[in-house]
Amino acid sequence: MDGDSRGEHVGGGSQDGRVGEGSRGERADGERFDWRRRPVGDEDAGFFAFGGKSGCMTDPFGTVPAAAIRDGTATDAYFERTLRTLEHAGKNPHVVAEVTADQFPDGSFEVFTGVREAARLFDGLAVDVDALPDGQLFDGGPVMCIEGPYREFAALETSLLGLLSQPSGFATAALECRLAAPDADVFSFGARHVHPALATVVERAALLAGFDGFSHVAAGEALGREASGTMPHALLFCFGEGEQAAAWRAFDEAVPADVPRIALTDTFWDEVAESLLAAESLGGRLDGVRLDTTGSRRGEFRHIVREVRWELDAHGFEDVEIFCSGGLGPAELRELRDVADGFGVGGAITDADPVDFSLDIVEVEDEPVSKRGKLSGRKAVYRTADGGHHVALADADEDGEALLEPLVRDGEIVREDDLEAATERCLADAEAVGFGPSA
Ligand code: PCP
Repeated sequence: MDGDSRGEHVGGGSQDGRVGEGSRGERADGERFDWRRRPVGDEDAGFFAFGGKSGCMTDPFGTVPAAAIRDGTATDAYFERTLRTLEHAGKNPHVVAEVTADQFPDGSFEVFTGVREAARLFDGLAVDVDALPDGQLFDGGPVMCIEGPYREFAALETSLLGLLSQPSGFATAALECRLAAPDADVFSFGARHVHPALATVVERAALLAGFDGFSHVAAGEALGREASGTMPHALLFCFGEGEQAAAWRAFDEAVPADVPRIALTDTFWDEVAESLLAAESLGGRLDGVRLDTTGSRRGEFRHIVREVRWELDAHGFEDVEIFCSGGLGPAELRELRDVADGFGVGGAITDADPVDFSLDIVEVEDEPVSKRGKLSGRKAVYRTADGGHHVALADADEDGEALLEPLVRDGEIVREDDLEAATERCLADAEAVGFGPSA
């Protein structure tokens, strides 16, 4: 451990970056113990320090800084105490640990992602890590396998599981939406439902699952993609009732030519009336209308959408597309997919349960071990020819495509991040295993 930096740059949150009384590094018994995996690097401190000298672990929006995730202080207290105990006892066994949701397949597939962030946890540590490829579907068995001295990675378990569980839940829910309306344009509108620090995680999960776009601007910058979106109801209110056409025309004049002209047409009047007004106001410049009809006013949303389609067609606006948003999930997308051209989906992604991953040691010094109810021994998982998911001991000779691949070798990340390839893999694997919307 890095004795020189003990008590500095972590915990506390005081303005000078030192750890306050009672924080980690300042023990009642006067002993100092540091379980961090690595000292805070300048690059982390520069990004995430706030309100004090570099390394100060406070954040204006209540998030744990990246430096704490990297150095292992973003952990549960019992890992700190375990590491303290192991160090006291002079133990640091060589172990194999696996990340698993369900031990055996049960016919319920989920999407694996978060792997690129998880890999960064192990950067520079004396461990080897295998994992499923980004976007692979799984149904039981390990999605990741870590081998090395236990103390090398013990403190990372909390962050590791979080980095995998929530994105995998988002991606699984997004895939259900994607496949519920395979021919429609589907956009992620869910960033507003999560802490803004997670916006990129939401939007990336949606893209991974085959979404056509997303709404969050900063996430777009992080992902190297441009955010989509046109106007909220607020724009219409700023112009006022009866001035909708002025609002849509001003939008058309103001925004760049490559932004689709999609008018929000549910604010003041009937959706048919506002949609026809938008079409007449912008003429051939209008690409589409968006109906975000409030649930309490919706009645039969499918009927409203069909009526708008009918009247647009009847008045010569056959090329104007119809987008729908507001509380839509897989069931609604299936209900509307033949009458609407596109959808904005938020809560159906962000409300997803995290995948219930846990990390379990399955070998100690080459001997198989497990807690009751779990399966001992290093395992392999396979995609079988019939689209099944097969779990077996790693040294067994099994048929099928072995899915766990090297991710980290002796602390070096050996896999490239490739979102487009992950999306292709996700959609192809969804077809191979017969993944279908559950709602
Ligand atoms: C849309 C809709 C939902 C937002 C998107 C997220 O916003 O009203 O609240 O979708 P979700 O319901 O699937 O989570 P806008 O129509 O832009 O909302 P606003 O009324 O703020 O203009």
